[in-house]
Amino acid sequence: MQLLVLNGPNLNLLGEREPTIYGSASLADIEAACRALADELGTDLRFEQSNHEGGLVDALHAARSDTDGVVLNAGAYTHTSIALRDAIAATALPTVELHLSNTHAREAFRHGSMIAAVCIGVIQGFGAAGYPLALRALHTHLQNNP
Ligand code: CA2
Repeated sequence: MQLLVLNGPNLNLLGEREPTIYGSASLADIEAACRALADELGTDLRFEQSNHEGGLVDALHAARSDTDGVVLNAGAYTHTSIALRDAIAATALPTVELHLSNTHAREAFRHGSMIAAVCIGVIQGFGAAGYPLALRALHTHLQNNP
């Protein structure tokens, strides 16, 4: 099984600023935790990040040929990007929407998600621990829906 964890804009800065909202783990720390879980589950994992909307769309298109499912923290594009929603729908890859923070407990402009309706589920509010939770949920979903 090949899984993709895809991260959107500014998430490369994790651990450097705003630790009260996003925690102190860096994206490299999160990648290490995801890789440890992927080893435990016996799955292959790609871990990617782009600050560009088109880069995220391209990553989803590229995943079509060789990837079974996606964990996506689309960052701020979650709340704005019809292009990302269309890409998830077009690839038809099972995708888990993920956020470090509980976006519903934050500013009103973060309450909506353009992508939630085309994802299989949403995990948010658990900080860096949400990534392994989302990977496990995706893995279980793929096992139950071969
Ligand atoms: O909670 C999340 O995971 C978010 O996707 C993070 C996005 C935000 O726009 C979404 O509403 C919720 C922002 C990521 C910004 O990451 C930073 C990391 C370090 C310092 C500043 C920002």
